[in-house]
Amino acid sequence: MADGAQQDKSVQVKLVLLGEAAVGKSSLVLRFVSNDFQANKEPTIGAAFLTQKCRLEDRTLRYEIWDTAGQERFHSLAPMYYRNAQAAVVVYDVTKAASLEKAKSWVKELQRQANPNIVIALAGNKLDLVQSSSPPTPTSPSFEDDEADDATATPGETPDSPEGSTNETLRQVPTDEAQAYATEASLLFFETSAKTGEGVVELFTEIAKKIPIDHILASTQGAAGRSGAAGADGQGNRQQGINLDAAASKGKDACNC
Ligand SMILES: Nc1nc2c(ncn2[C@@H]2O[C@H](COP(=O)(O)OP(=O)(O)OP(=O)(O)O)[C@@H](O)[C@H]2O)c(=O)[nH]1
Ligand SMILES: [Mg+2]
Repeated sequence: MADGAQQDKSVQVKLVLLGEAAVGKSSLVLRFVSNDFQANKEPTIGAAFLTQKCRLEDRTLRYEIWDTAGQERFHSLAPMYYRNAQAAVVVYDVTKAASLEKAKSWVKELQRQANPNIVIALAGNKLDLVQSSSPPTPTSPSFEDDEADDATATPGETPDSPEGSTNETLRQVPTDEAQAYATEASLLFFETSAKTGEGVVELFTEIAKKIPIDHILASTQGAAGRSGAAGADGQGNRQQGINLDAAASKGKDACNC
């Protein structure tokens, strides 16, 4: 039953991005969804919703991506976005040690309060800033353009990302340190650059491979009308506050809040 469904339609996977302000969450999503980069991307207000398909060998996933705002004033909204998520990308900036500490606190919060089966990846972004040469922007053969609606608004200040600052001395988070933490906390780990595209496709592909697709299909088919794979936690995690799933089901390609 599940096999047939896998061939016929893509599986929807709710993924949330979390992390300190200006670490590059929206830029990673923009790179993943549109293979694009904006040097002066404005801060996210509230959250943005985008979608992207991801083809694996034997199945297609459709990521429903909630890109949250990192500014502290939006912290309390986060549970609405990670509740029922099957995947999370927790982002830090390799040139800011404090952003890894913030990432760790997001991981703790996810491990305490999110779906117990959630796949969590740690992404150390802005890798280009600590490299002496930037690799070329990769294409994304496994991913299709999909409709996306970015709800970011209100231009804000432009965080630093100086051109030409390719200097290893800018690095504040050694790869080994982040990798060790990720291993200990059972997270996927990638260093990425939304600017060059390095590691971005790999990040989302590895997450896709770890998503328990059969489990999601079983829970969605077995509980029609209930939200996504949320049943995986067996605790009936339901939406509170803004009904994101209702909004998404109305127009999944154009949903925003
Ligand atoms: N050099 C470099 N700059 C980056 C990279 N990713 C993002 N930036 C820049 O960093 C700034 C912040 O990026 P955003 O994507 O808006 O960061 P964010 O995490 O979404 O920020 P909030 O929405 O406020 O939480 C922007 O000026 C980006 O252009 C990267 O990989 N390399
Ligand atoms: Mg953002």
